[in-house]
Amino acid sequence: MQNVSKEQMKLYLVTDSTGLTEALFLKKVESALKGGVTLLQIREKEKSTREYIDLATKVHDIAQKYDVPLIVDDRIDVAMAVDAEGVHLGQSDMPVDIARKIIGEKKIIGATTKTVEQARWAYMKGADYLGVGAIYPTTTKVKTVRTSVDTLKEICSAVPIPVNAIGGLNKDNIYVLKGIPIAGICVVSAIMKAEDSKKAVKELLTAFTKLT
Ligand code: TZP
Ligand code: MG
Repeated sequence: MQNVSKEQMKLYLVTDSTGLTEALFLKKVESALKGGVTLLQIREKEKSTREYIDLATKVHDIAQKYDVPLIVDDRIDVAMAVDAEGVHLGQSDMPVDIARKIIGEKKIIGATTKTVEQARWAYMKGADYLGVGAIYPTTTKVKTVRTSVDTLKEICSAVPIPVNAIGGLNKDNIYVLKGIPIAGICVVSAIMKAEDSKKAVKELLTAFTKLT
């Protein structure tokens, strides 16, 4: 079972609507999709369930135009409500195996892991991909600790599923990931805070190509 390909993991945009009007937020997301983002996650920490579903529906409609899967952060109920392509689970969220039973075999389940043990566990329980970080300090609101590039490398060797790096990554600093067999990178600010999201995506894709 492979619900997400390595190619689809290449440039994973995790959204953040903080400080943006809905119209500007949706415009930025669409412009990033136009630029070539390969996977999209809606991540909202402050919204009510109703607001989360409403925004996720709009983002899903846009993502479908570009044939890019939509993953919902944390909330399996919201993912199911909008028939998103998957859900992303942190270490305090629903365990991967329980989520798998609820959401079914065909949906994408991603898991945040910071150690080789957590990575092996998530893979064994049925995760389709892993997010590992924070590689650099981040300005995005998140409870996280840093993960070393060495740990990222060990995780890549420990599991057969795609592994993405996350945390403070931008076009000028991802060179530290050179030679590590990650499937891709996840970014929030490098795209959401860019004046021109489409251009930012293109630059990230170019920088990523130089890593292999
Ligand atoms: N998990 C670890 S770091 C992070 C998440 C959700 C935020 C990454 O955001 P940015 O802006 O790309 O540093
Ligand atoms: Mg989460």
